Amino acid sequence: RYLQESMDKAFVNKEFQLYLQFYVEAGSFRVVGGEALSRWNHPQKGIIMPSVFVPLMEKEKMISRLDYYCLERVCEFLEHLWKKQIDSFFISCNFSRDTFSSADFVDQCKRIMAPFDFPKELLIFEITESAAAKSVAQVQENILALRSYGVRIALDDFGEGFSSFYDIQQYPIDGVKLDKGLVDDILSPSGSAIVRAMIQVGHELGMTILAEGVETEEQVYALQKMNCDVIQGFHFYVPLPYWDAEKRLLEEY
Ligand code: G
Ligand code: G
Ligand code: MN
Ligand code: NA
Repeated sequence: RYLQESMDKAFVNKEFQLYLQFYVEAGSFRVVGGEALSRWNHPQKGIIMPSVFVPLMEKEKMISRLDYYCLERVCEFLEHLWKKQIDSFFISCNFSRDTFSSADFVDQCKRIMAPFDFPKELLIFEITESAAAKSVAQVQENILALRSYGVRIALDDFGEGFSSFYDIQQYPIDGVKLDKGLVDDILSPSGSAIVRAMIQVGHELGMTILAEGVETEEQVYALQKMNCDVIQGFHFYVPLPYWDAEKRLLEEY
């Protein structure tokens, strides 16, 4: 309750902060992009994680405000990098199902992105499939409109909960992020067979495959052998505050 009341104030006081977790190319370990993850820097409670406040915001119908806020911060950051000649680093941004399935989603995104100068394909929108997969037609329409505007779309948490191969057929997406749960099992015979097959299917459909939650060297080798494209996980990078991420990027490039 206390948190709910302070959420509105949090936007006004700019208490939400963006962190960035780098992605590496599976073959070369080169940093190629990253995921924007929000943190709430609460004046009394300190850093609050999205696993706490995102579900609350979804319940209170405030999540779209956060999603759009993050999108704007990500655009600022991409423009900033673009001006410093860092011109191939991409960033993915999370959107809740509520936000992504709304009828004015594409217009809102275009309005937010319009003032910023960077190649649109450096922006990836991450969407998840949920239990109540309502508004499928609206989501399909939004995906098509966004892709023709230039941004790319990835299916997040693939292989967890309610997502399935059917979603890949249903939505015209550019890539999938294999859920940490799949990566956790990747060294077992069945786990490796499943992930290998998923990567193969994804590639045949022309998609980029990212593995999430990679924590060990053994997992990295297994994923390399399966031709996974991109790796995200604590083995390489934890989420960094954006100023820290920027510093490291300027050193790398
Ligand atoms: O940051 P963490 O490492 O705890 O992220 C937990 C979850 O919170 C992730 O699944 C991510 O998708 C979600 N998340 C983080 N930031 C945002 C955001 O701005 N909007 C939405 N909808 N989800 C977010
Ligand atoms: O949006 P999504 O659920 O994919 O967000 C990624 C989440 O996974 C974030 O909470 C991020 O902090 C977390 N994460 C990223 N890499 C790792 C990892 O290697 N191990 C664990 N346990 N969590 C990770
Ligand atoms: Mn994500
Ligand atoms: Na995920």
